[in-house]
Amino acid sequence: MAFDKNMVIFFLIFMAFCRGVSMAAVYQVGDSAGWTSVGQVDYQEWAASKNFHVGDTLVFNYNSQFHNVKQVTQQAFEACNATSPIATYTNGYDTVTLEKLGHFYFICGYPGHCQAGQQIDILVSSPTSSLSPSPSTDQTTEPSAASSLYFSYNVCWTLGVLLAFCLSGFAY
Ligand SMILES: *[C@@H]1O[C@H](CO)[C@@H](O)[C@H](O)[C@H]1NC(C)=O
Ligand SMILES: [Cu+2]
Repeated sequence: MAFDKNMVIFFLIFMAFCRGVSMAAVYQVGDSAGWTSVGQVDYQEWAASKNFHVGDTLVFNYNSQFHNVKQVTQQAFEACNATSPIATYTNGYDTVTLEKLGHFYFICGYPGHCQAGQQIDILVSSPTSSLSPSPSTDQTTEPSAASSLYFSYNVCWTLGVLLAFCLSGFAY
């Protein structure tokens, strides 16, 4: 098939569109359990089951009498040291937008909570890398914001490819 200029333009527009669709993800940390030190939530496991991208939002839902959220450096994260955080959130329903690639470290600043497991390492990766892991690993998780967005991203692309082939069919 000849390389059609219109098709290239079409794909670029669709790429931007699909990217926009995939960027709206909002994740409540710990899902229904929220941000807690007593619910036996494995936050590393929770984080590992998601694909975080730039523009996604985290929601920390917790009782502000007993918990808070401190964004910290990697060193402070590993030491559970909340004395000089990058940012502090105390509302009980805090939204944090992941504005760049890389790690975001959060711990609870209340004594003993981080040590008890109330800590999370969020790795924000680039959108293209989300397409490389096999879909089967994603679909083993319960339907959540992550898998539904992954789904819509794929549907978006499938539609784009189908439309492109239809259009090229008309052109020749
Ligand atoms: C925690 O971090 C602060 C500032 O980075 C440092 O001064 C302090 O010694 C640390 N505390 C512990 C227990 O490591
Ligand atoms: Cu806490």
